This record gives sequence, structure tokens and C-alpha cells, in this order.
Amino acid sequence: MAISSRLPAPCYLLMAATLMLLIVQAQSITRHYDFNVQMANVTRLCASKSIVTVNGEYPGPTLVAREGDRVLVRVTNHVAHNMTLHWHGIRQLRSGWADGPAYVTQCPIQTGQSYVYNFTITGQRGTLWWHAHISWLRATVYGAIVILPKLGVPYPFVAPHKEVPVLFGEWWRADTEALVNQALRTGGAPNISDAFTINGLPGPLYNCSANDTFKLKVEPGKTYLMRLINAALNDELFFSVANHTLTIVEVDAVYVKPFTVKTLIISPGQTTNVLLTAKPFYPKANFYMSAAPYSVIRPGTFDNTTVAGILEYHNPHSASESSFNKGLPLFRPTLPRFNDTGLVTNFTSKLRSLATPQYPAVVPQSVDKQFFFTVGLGTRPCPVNATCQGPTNTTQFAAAINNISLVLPSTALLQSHFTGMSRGVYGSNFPVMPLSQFNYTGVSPNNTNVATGTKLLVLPFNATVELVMQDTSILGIESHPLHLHGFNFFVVGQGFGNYDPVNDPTRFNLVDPVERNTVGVPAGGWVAIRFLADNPGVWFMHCHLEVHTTWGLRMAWLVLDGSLPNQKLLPPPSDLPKC
Ligand SMILES: *[C@@H]1O[C@H](CO)[C@@H](O)[C@H](O)[C@H]1NC(C)=O
Ligand SMILES: *[C@@H]1O[C@H](CO)[C@@H](O)[C@H](O)[C@H]1NC(C)=O
Ligand SMILES: *[C@@H]1O[C@H](CO)[C@@H](O)[C@H](O)[C@H]1NC(C)=O
Ligand SMILES: *[C@@H]1O[C@H](CO)[C@@H](O)[C@H](O)[C@H]1NC(C)=O
Ligand SMILES: *[C@@H]1O[C@H](CO)[C@@H](O)[C@H](O)[C@H]1NC(C)=O
Ligand SMILES: *[C@@H]1O[C@H](CO)[C@@H](O)[C@H](O)[C@H]1NC(C)=O
Ligand SMILES: *[C@@H]1O[C@H](CO)[C@@H](O)[C@H](O)[C@H]1NC(C)=O
Ligand SMILES: *[C@@H]1O[C@H](CO)[C@@H](O)[C@H](O)[C@H]1NC(C)=O
Ligand SMILES: *[C@@H]1O[C@H](CO)[C@@H](O)[C@H](O)[C@H]1NC(C)=O
Ligand SMILES: *[C@@H]1O[C@H](CO)[C@@H](O)[C@H](O)[C@H]1NC(C)=O
Ligand SMILES: *[C@@H]1O[C@H](CO)[C@@H](O)[C@H](O)[C@H]1NC(C)=O
Ligand SMILES: *[C@@H]1O[C@H](CO)[C@@H](O)[C@H](O)[C@H]1NC(C)=O
Ligand SMILES: [Cu+2]
Repeated sequence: MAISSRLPAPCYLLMAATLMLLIVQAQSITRHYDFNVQMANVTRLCASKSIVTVNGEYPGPTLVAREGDRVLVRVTNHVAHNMTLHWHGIRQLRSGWADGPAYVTQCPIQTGQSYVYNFTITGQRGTLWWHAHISWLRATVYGAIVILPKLGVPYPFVAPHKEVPVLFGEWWRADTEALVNQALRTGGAPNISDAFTINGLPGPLYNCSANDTFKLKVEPGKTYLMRLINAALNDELFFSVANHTLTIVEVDAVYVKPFTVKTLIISPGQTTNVLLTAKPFYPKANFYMSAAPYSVIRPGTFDNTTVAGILEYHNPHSASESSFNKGLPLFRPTLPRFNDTGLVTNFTSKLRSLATPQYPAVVPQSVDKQFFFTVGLGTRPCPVNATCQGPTNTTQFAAAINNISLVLPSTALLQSHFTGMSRGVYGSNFPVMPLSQFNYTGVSPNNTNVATGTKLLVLPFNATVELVMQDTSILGIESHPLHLHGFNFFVVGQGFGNYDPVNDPTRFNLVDPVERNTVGVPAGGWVAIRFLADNPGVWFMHCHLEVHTTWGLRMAWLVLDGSLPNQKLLPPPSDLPKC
């Protein structure tokens, strides 16, 4: 201490600050997880079903890490299905090999094989999730990712008493793999689900299900952080808690300016952190928390059931806790009508980035590359002499981006790119705008057939991109939650009808637009996003309604390496699965 005692006070402060910085940096650790993909028998709606799980858990284990940590997940496949896992929303900077979509960034992990997903969580904190990214296996193979802020860094909102992951899922009595394979054979729509679930539990509104109800126990006056995740396959969901409000503080692992609602909307792929403050005094009542779908498609063609969990007040000092809440009145929230587009628009227009010096919204102010994509449904002709169950008996359902239905190759796109062996695997000529223009939200063209192909859209490193996605009315307008892998983007504008390239950009928000990884293209409308192509690799973009992805509403970007060493895709890990 003799030396430092001679130093002036500012030096101590500087040393202390440096030490703090070192401590904070030293806190970044490597987190190891073992994910064993295995079958498990679970009983829901009075029937036992054999499902694919991770470690026998449904929903799967929660992955917890801090911003800055490295995560190593060893996935071992013990089931008969091929498997890949995707870490939804994780940026995967230069580590595209760990992203997970089958035949895009990797070949599947086959039965008996293992693969270590190796990635670092950079510049993100909040809630994300992981799920299977092959066929429809994500129906049961999914779980939460909780990213805590760096040690010592507080939330930009009141510290919650407790944090609870709340995962919405979708349950079929039938085997979902059989169901989707059958739909692909007939060209028809896969059967709709039988129930929605909260943390794997359908709850009291379904027959034979009251014992499988998620309960959130709260204490009067305390604040809870609910980490909402929509892991359903095909349904955007409204969510509300009776007699309580929800304060939105973060979406897709980015903080937002807080605002309070009675009902929120969450699309498949999206995550939303909300604060719920319990009533100041014990209310002598129980409250449903409920979710039900938002959809503008024909009633009967989507699961319109409601899932409920129960918010229970409990007295931490009461001994006989289990009987405490019996026989109390039960309040239900009023959920909007299934097609309440007005509420959805109101909600999404309230989402704004926090945009503070600590959490800035780095919105590209100028644009190097502009693209216009139509997203929507379409048809494919039925094979000769076959009968199909598409929109007509001579067609199959299809879906496309710029009228191209992406056909996945039999090897992975990222490997083909990295090894320079793309010939015969993919073309680099994805159209930057629709090849044929029409009144996108007006009368549909007579020819509704889509083209098929495996084409990438190539971006130079660090290009700033503006993409307008336009819904079409082919086979009916519909809201499509589009998910981009490898990036967050800013939602700079949205509207109904056809995008107007002259007037609409004048209303873009380039100051504090919400930053996210999945955005709903409004039904019969458009959305404009901007992002910086700072992550070299092949990045999938697709509708997160699984039925639409299956029909082909998907494409992929190829972001080239930059010139500096730290701007290049890292080489593939040695255990990368082979096709
Ligand atoms: C599931 O149940 C079936 C039929 O009872 C049984 O054969 C199988 O071993 C069970 N599987 C697991 C993983 O427990
Ligand atoms: C994870 O990836 C990093 C960066 O490429 C590498 O240095 C490290 O060795 C990898 N770890 C394992 C266990 O593969
Ligand atoms: C729920 O659990 C109780 C107590 O274990 C049992 O008596 C009842 O039959 C169960 N109800 C259903 C619908 O499974
Ligand atoms: C819950 O809300 C309903 C409808 O607004 C109201 O009638 C009821 O008194 C409230 N109950 C409690 C316990 O706050
Ligand atoms: C759900 O859809 C079915 C079929 O269209 C309809 O009969 C039923 O009334 C709907 N239920 C609700 C709660 O909207
Ligand atoms: C919502 O659905 C109801 C019942 O099918 C219908 O009467 C109403 O016109 C629809 N509203 C909108 C905005 O489409
Ligand atoms: C949307 O917000 C506006 C303005 O706050 C309000 O007047 C309108 O009733 C809201 N519409 C819906 C469907 O919630
Ligand atoms: C379709 O059916 C007709 C009549 O049975 C037969 O002549 C023809 O070869 C079939 N075409 C194909 C492509 O199978
Ligand atoms: C297809 O539908 C048309 C019109 O409904 C009908 O006349 C025809 O027989 C059907 N074809 C087959 C092969 O089912
Ligand atoms: C496109 O279709 C809509 C809906 O039918 C119609 O209102 C609009 O005038 C059409 N626009 C053009 C440019 O034809
Ligand atoms: C569709 O076909 C009909 C009759 O063949 C024609 O009158 C109409 O203009 C066509 N519509 C479009 C949008 O091309
Ligand atoms: C698993 O993937 C490999 C490689 O693409 C493929 O050859 C094989 O047919 C697939 N197996 C199953 C059961 O789908
Ligand atoms: Cu879609």
C-alpha cells in the first residue's frame, strides 16, 4: 500500500474503475449444457402421447446465460428423427455454423450423433428461446433462453421480485410428423391443433385438463417479470391477465420504452418481457391469464380455442397454503375478437426502442441496398393423374417470397458456400423485387402458381439494407410473422394496402423504431425494416407460421466476408454433421 498511498485520489478512482471493468469482463464465462434428444411419454387431454423432447422435459430446459458468455450445448440425438436446434434470436456473430436451420447452416444431427453448438452472446440481454429447426419437431422441442445483463448492470426498470418464463405452445393429439408428412403428400392443409398450452399445460378450459394448469403464485404488492415466448406453430396470440395490467419492457431481447396494456399480441417466434405488479392487498380472488389466437383467415381453418393459466395470490406467512385459494371467485380477462386487427395495429405501433445513450437504437440512416418482397400464399399444380387437397383438387397449397418457394437442398447451403461448391446447390440470383407486378392487395392474378428454386440474395459485408415486405391477397390476406436469422432489424414503417414508395418513406421512424428479429407483415399490408449486414454467412428468413414455412414461404441471404480478419465467417467446427 506504500506506493498507492502516494497516488492522488483520481488515480484511485481510475484504478477502481479499471478493476471494475476487469471484474465485469472476467465474469464472462463459458456455460456448458448437455441436451439429450429423447422420447418421453406425456399425458395431455386424457391421452398419453410419445413425444420428442430434450432431456425428457416438455417444454425443454431453460438455458440461462449472461450477456457476453460463451455457450456450449452438446446435443446428442437418441431418437429416430433427424434433429437440429436453433437459438432463436441469438446473433451468432461469425458463428453461423451454430445457427441450426436444417440444410441451411447445417446437415441434421442424425440418430446416434452429437454436435456441439458453440456461440457467444454479444450485445443482447432479455428473453429469447431455442427450438428444433427441422420439419415440425419444434412442436415439442423448445425452451426458454434467459439472457441476464452483465453482472452488476441493472435492468432499466424496477427490479422484479421474481422472473418467470411463460411459454405458449400448441398441442396436437396426433403425431405432428405424421400430420405434416400427410399434408405434404396430399397438398392439403395440415390439421389444426387441439389445444394451446402455457408452459406445456393446456389448463382448465379443455376437457380433462384441469389438473394440467400453469399457476403463477404471487404475493401482494410485488412485481413479477414474465418472460413471454410464443412457441406455438401456427398462431399469433392475444394475451391478457384478468384485473391486471402488463407493462411491456422488452421484446426479442431488446429493451423498449415501457408502456402498459390490458392485452398484448405475440407472434410465433417473438418474445416479450412484461412486468406484472400484484395488487397491494390480498384480493380474495383468483385470476385467469389467457391466450387465444389472432387471425383473419376463415374461421374453422385455425385453432380458435383459449388456453388459461391461473394467477394465485398467496400469503407467504400462511401455513395451509394449498387450501388458501380454494373456493375463491375466479375472474376471466376479456380477450379481443379473433380478427381484431385494430388492436394488433395499436399495440405494434406503440413499440419503440428505448434509444438511450446506454441502449441506443443504431438505425441505418442511409441505405445501400433496397429490396421489395411479396410474401403470401399460392398454389402448385397437382401431379398428373393425382388428386390433391389444395385450394382445388387440381392444386396443392404453396407459399412464396417474390413468388419463389424455396426448395431446401440435400446438403447445407452454408457449407456449399464456405467450401466454394455452390454449383448445383444454389443460385445467387434471388429477385430483388417481384418479377411480375400486380395489385398485391387487390384482385388476385388468375395464375396463382408459384415458382420453385434455391436462390440466395447476396449482400456485401456491412451493407445497409432496407427491405419492404408486402402481403398479397392470393388465397386471402393474412398476417405473416417473418423471422430473420443472424440479425436484429429495425421496424421503420408499416401500413395497409400496397406500399407507396413515394409517400410511405416520408413517415418512416428512423429515431426510435423497435428492434427485433420477428415482425408481423400486417394482413393486407406491408412492413419496412432496416438492418446492417454485419454478420457474414447464410441466413434463413421465413414465415414463423410453420405451415407457411412448410409450403415454401422462406428464402436465404448470403452475406459475404469483409476484408478484415474479424469480418470473416469462422471455419466450421470439426464435429459439424455431414449429409
Ligand atoms: C412410452 O410408453 C410406451 C407404451 O407404454 C412404452 O413402450 C415406452 O417404453 C414408453 N417410453 C418411454 C420413453 O418411457
Ligand atoms: C468455440 O468456438 C471458439 C471460436 O471459434 C473456439 O475458439 C473454441 O475452441 C470453440 N470451443 C469448442 C469447445 O469447440
Ligand atoms: C385431478 O387430480 C385429482 C387428484 O389427484 C384426481 O382426483 C382427479 O381425478 C384428476 N382429474 C382429472 C380430470 O384428471
Ligand atoms: C375484476 O374485474 C371485474 C370487471 O372489471 C370487476 O367486476 C371485479 O370486481 C374485479 N375483481 C377484482 C377482485 O378486482
Ligand atoms: C371456433 O370455430 C368453430 C368452427 O368455425 C366455431 O364453431 C366456434 O364457434 C368457434 N369458437 C370460438 C370460441 O370462436
Ligand atoms: C370478424 O369476424 C366476424 C365474425 O366472423 C365478422 O362479422 C367481422 O366482420 C370480422 N371483422 C373484420 C374486421 O374482419
Ligand atoms: C386504437 O387506438 C385508438 C387511439 O388510442 C383508439 O381510439 C382505438 O379505439 C383503438 N382501437 C382498438 C381496436 O383498440
Ligand atoms: C395418367 O392416366 C392415364 C389414363 O389412365 C394414363 O394413360 C397416363 O399414362 C397417366 N399419366 C401419367 C403421367 O401417369
Ligand atoms: C375435382 O373437382 C371437380 C369439381 O368439384 C369435380 O368435377 C372432379 O370430379 C374432381 N376431380 C377429382 C379427381 O376428384
Ligand atoms: C388495388 O385493389 C384495391 C382493392 O380492390 C383497390 O381499392 C385499389 O384501387 C387497387 N389499386 C389499383 C392501383 O388498382
Ligand atoms: C383473369 O381471367 C379473366 C378471364 O379469362 C380476365 O377477364 C381477367 O382480366 C383476368 N384477370 C387478371 C387479374 O388477369
Ligand atoms: C437424415 O438426414 C440425412 C442427411 O440429410 C438423410 O440422408 C436421411 O435420409 C435423413 N433421415 C431421416 C430419417 O429423415
Ligand atoms: Cu406466413
